[in-house]
Amino acid sequence: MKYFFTQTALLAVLLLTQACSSVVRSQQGSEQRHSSPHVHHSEHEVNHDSENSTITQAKLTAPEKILPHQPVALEINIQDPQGKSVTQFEQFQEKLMHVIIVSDDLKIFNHLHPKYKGNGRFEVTFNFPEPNNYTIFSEYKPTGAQEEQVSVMNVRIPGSTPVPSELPKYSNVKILTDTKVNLYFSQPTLFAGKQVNLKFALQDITNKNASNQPVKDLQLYLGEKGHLVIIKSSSPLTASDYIHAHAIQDSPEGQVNFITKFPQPGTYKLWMQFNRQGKVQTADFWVNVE
Ligand SMILES: [Cu+2]
Repeated sequence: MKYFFTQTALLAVLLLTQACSSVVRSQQGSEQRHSSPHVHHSEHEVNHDSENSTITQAKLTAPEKILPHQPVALEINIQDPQGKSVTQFEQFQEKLMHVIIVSDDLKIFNHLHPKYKGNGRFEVTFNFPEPNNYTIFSEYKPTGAQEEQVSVMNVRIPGSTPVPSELPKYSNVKILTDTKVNLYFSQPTLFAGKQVNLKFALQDITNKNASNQPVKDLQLYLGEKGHLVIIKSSSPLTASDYIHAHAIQDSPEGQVNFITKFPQPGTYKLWMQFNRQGKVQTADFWVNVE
């Protein structure tokens, strides 16, 4: 029995070593492989930020072959247009960088906070759950920049497993384990370019005696009552498809309210994250914008 454990431990160490070496290998070769999408992206940023003096790009270093269901180290390097690392960042919403990883059909959503390693390099570990095409949105604020920057990176997890794309299912109610989340809009139809209030009313469904009462144990998540990411369904996904809405400070108990604007007509997916007793939960909704 003791022998078995020693073997297992040794195997684990070997696997770890292999994983590390494959990351290092791909770092050397990554420059070229990822150069074309990033050149494209920086052109996009030039147009987008013409009034803003800060133009940055994100370069992704990832293992050449990524398998689903395995933790993989991703490195995001923030650079200026000349390829020089941007090294100073300001926190916003309590972090130096917020990363949103979605599958391109918007079925899979993750919100992560990479560790800053210095010299423009951020690191995060992620477990891609299935073969699919993924888009990584990284949001960060270089010191001195007027606003947060959004950079887009792509990762493809090859695999033959047929993965049905998610089709929009429109519903204003989401039932989670202990919370029912109801979404209300300030107007019956959403129009592109028009400011809208989004109200998420959270009801407690754990307590059978006081069922559907407003949730009273909301805690702050990233310094706010809730966090909302909105992405427009597009192919390919670009930085302009990503909307980070801002929570309204004084909303009634059990409610998380946001004010935002949908830039274009289309189909959008919303992920509202909130914190109940230290457990972050995500309620997702599809909405249609005229
Ligand atoms: Cu974040």
